[in-house]
Amino acid sequence: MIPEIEKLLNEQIKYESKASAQYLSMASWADTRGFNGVAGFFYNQSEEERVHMTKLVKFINERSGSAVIPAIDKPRDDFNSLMELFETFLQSEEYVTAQINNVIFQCLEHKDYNVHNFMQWYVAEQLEEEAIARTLLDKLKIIGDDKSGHYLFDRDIHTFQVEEQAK
Ligand code: OFO
Repeated sequence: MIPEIEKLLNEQIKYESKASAQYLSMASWADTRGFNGVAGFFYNQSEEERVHMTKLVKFINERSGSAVIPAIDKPRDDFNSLMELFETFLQSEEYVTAQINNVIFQCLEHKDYNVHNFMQWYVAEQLEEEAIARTLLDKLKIIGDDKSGHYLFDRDIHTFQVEEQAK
């Protein structure tokens, strides 16, 4: 494996791991405030990020590289509102997308078409996750401070989860 690319993929392991920890923290925040639908959504997102991380670990090791499991700082848990929670979600996804784009760019620079191909799966995932984050944030902007709106948002996100899992 090209050392520069291996280094970038190892950094990507860290970003996926950080996202997983951040979403677990957000799930816990929602869980302790009665937003069970939102909690379920972020528990699930956290699991997904863990899968993304593990996929990278296996890919690096299978190609005679060495995956490094990183230390992770304590994730943020001081949210003031559902809006802030989902703003953090979108920012996190945008950040990860930027890092993935950088890996793709470097793959092309180094003519590493194998890793470039592997990373396309991540590009598609990011597109989907960013779209979900934006849609949910838009809904929260419409709702504003309305408490019954928050209740319905939580209920709807639970229904959305159940439908997604049934697919
Ligand atoms: Fe790993 O998919 Fe988003 O961040």
